[in-house]
Parts: sequence; structure tokens; C-alpha cells
Amino acid sequence: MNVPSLPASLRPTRNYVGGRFVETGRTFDNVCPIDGTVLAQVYEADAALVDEAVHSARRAVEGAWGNTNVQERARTLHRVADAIERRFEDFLAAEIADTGRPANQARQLDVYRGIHNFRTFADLGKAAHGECFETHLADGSELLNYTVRKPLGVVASISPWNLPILSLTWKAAPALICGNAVVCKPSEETPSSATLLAEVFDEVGVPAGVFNVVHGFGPGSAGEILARHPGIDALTFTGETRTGSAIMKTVADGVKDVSFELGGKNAAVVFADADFDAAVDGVIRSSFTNAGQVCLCSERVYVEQPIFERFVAAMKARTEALKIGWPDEADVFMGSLISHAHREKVLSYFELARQEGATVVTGGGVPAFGDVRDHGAFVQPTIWTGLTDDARCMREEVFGPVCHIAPFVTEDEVRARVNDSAYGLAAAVWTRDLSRAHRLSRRLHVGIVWLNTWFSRDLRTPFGGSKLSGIGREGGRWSLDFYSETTNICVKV
Ligand code: NAD
Ligand code: 6OD
Repeated sequence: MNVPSLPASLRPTRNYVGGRFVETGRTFDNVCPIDGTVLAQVYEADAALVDEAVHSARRAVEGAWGNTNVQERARTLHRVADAIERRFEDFLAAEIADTGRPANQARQLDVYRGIHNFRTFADLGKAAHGECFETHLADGSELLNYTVRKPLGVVASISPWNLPILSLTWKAAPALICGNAVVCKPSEETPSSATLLAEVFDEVGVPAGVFNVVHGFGPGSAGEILARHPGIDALTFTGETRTGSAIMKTVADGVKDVSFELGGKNAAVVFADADFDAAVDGVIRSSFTNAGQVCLCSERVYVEQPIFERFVAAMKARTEALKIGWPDEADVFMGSLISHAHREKVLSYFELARQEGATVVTGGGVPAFGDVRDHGAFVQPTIWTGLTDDARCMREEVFGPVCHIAPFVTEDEVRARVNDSAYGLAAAVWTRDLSRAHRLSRRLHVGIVWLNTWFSRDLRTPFGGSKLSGIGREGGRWSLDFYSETTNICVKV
């Protein structure tokens, strides 16, 4: 097996501003988490370059891009999707090298969704419509009220490392179809696929300034500088809750529109009548996919008392059979975590769980490979039991391959325990009792409930969380609403 490498055009990795690839006076390392080697130097955007990106974006929305109609923009986004598809292997290499994830996942989820996001929002944008009301006043006169959608202007997008191309295009595609220009700040951990996307925009001939990429970190760097820039009209952010909170303070003075997709401490609930094997498979996927680094992963699993022991035993056996390894290895299920720093955080929770009295059913440590991967950021998939619901490991997001399994007795009890969380992103419920499934789903304080499945997505549906998990919804018409300014026009007939 080979340590992945980046396409040559990304070594070094440049910013893309105003239709030019730009180098700056400062670089940082892009480190491969599989073996700790440096993949490329990345040029960090300074305040002047972020400013240039915002101004280029403004010129684009006030110029040629601003004068396009939705059909023209949809054709452009389809050309972008086609060009990503032509460079599929480069995108795949970039996602794998930056994140250490299995190739199959990057192929079927990440790069696939990079393409699909552009195609879906291109088509949804064309189908978008306003509303019209006939109004009859008391004096007998009539009015016609109708709404029109306009671009917001310059949209700042700040995205995380866990699903890099998926998250970035999930924001850029709807923003662009609505006629905005975007300045994207990808995570410092995963700068590569965003830069490849800039190459695609360049190749397709999208006007300068419509799509910009600035690289750097959060506080004191490109992320904060972009969020603070008075020239942005809206900000869409995906990442940790406390980063969302910091960004909210940053943009408060300018009263900018925000959309926040934040952290989670999601629950899976398994009733005794569930299809047992499907539930075990489902919870394995929902806890350990992408090494647990998906905001939707289940870190709290509640299992109805009569099947609790059998469920824990089956989870242990299935987890111990999961293959951790090279991205291109046959049957590999799990790769490394994103970085050594993140591994330190996950390992600190492994230690905390022991201090809080958890029984470690399996895992809890670091795998040994006997090759270069021992310098990587791997951890074992881990299962705990025995924690109380108020333990920190039950309340804080670990964002690693770990779940705690607890028994429950009644539906009311489990509903209260699931809802007893500061977060409210997603839940998965496993049962064959349809009435109970629907009754419970609508009483869970989360933005997304999956019944007898997990992470199946239709991009027309609303996506987002409540409580500390976010503000607003994206997806389908919810994205079009967020990325547009709606004006009502009232006509005296
Ligand atoms: P993070 O908050 O550390 O970073 C996200 C982005 O914000 C990065 O680009 C970073 O550089 C930037 N940033 C950090 N501080 C900033 C600041 N003060 N101002 C401006 N920008 C700043 O998140 P992460 O570690 O990259 O991602 C993991 C987190 O994201 C987890 O908490 C996960 O649950 C969450 N997440 C949520 C969703 C969702 O849809 N709800 C999706 C994916 C990830
Ligand atoms: O599937 C999506 O559209 C999406 N935004 C997923 C986010 C997953 C979080 O890690």
C-alpha cells in the first residue's frame, strides 16, 4: 500500500482570488494524518488578500455574474460538476491524502457529493419560485403582492475538515445559483480539494471573483479576518459550537445573516422489536463511519433492556472485526483521525471515560501496525458502558470513533434521556413499531431523525440542528431562502 500524495498542481497549495492563483509571504504545512509526513506547503492568506477576495467578489456580483439569469448560472454549475467528474481521481487523491479516510468512502460520499451538490442546486435554483397574493381591502380596492428573490451579495463560507469537499460545495453551490459570489475559507487541515475546485472554476471560465478560496486558520488568521470583514453580506459556517459562538460575536456588529451547522451529541435508540442485525449494522455505521468524525454520528446509544446484553456483545464482535488501515486496502472500514492534535483530544476522552467509571467493552487505545502508520493519527474504535447520563463523556462531543451503550426500560424514559442534551442535531431510531416510531420522532428535540437508517440524504430536505447544534436549516428551498434576499412588491391594481 502507498502513502497517498497530492496532485502536482497542489504542491505548493495556493489561494484563488479574483481569478488568480496567489502566493503569499507565509506558509503552513499540510500534514498527512496517515504517517505524519508533510504533503505540501500552503500559502496562508493575510488581511490584504482576504480584503482583495471580498472586493473581487463584490465586483463580480455587481458586474457580469450579477447580470446572469438563473438558467445561465445553472449551466455554469453543471459545467463545474462535469469538470469535477473529469478530475474525479485528483479530487479523490486530495481528499484521501488530507484526511486519511478510506478510498471507498471518499469516492461514494465526498467526491460524489461534490458533483451532486452542484447538479442538485443548479436544478433546484431553476425551479425556485416566489409567492403571489391577491389582497382585497376594506374599501373595495385590490392589491397584488408578489415576491422576488435577489442575491445577498458576497457570501463568506467557513468550512470544517471532516467532510471537506462535501461541506464546501454544500454551501457554495446554492450560494452561487442564487447569484451570489463566494469567498471560501476551507479548514487549515484540508486545503487541497478546495484548491482543486478553484482550478475547476478557472478551467470552466467562471468570471473572476465569483469563486474565491483563501487559506489559513481561525482566530487571528484568514477565518476571523473574513468573518470580521465589513464587505461580506452573509456568513455560512460549519464547525464546532464554540467556534460558531465566537463567529457570531464577530459578525454581530455588522448584523450579518448567519447559517450555523454546529456540533452534536447524537443518540441512537434501539427497541427490542427492531431488526436486530440491521440495528447492529446501522449503529456500527452511525458510530464509526469516518472514524466517528461526522457531526451526525451516534455517540450515545440507548438499547431496550431485554436485548441490551446481546446487543453489546454483537457490537463488540462487529467492532473488533472492523478493518482499520490504508485507504486503498480491500474491505477497509476506518482510516486515521484528521490529525495528531485531534487524536490527543480523543485519547483524553478515552482517559476521562475511565476516570468517570466507564467499562471499556472494546478499544480505548491506539492500534499498532509495525509500519509508517505508527506515526499516524489512528485510534481504535471504542465502546463504553456503565456511564451515568451526567458524565462529561455523555454530554460533550468527542468527534471520534466511540459510543456509549446504555439500557433503557420505557419509551418515555428514553425520550427524556435523548432530549437531555445541550445539543440537538440528529437521532436514529430502530424499531418495527411504526406508531411508536412516528410518535417518538416528533418528540425528539433534534433537526433530523432517521428511522431504521442513518445518514441517508435527499438534498431537497432541510438539514440543521437545534440548541447548540446550530441556527437555521440548509438544503432544498431552505438553502435558496438563506442565500437570497426576498423582496415583496405590492401593486395597487
Ligand atoms: P472548527 O470549528 O475547529 O473549524 C471550522 C472552521 O472554522 C475552520 O475552517 C477553522 O479554520 C475556522 N475557524 C476556527 N475558529 C475561527 C474563528 N474564530 N473565526 C473564523 N473562523 C474560525 O471545526 P472542525 O474541527 O473543523 O470541525 C469539526 C466540528 O464541526 C465538530 O464539532 C462537528 O460536529 C462540526 N460539524 C458540524 C456539522 C453540521 O452540519 N452540524 C457538519 C460538519 C462538522
Ligand atoms: O449531507 C450533508 O449535506 C451534510 N451537510 C452533512 C454534514 C455532516 C457533518 O459532518
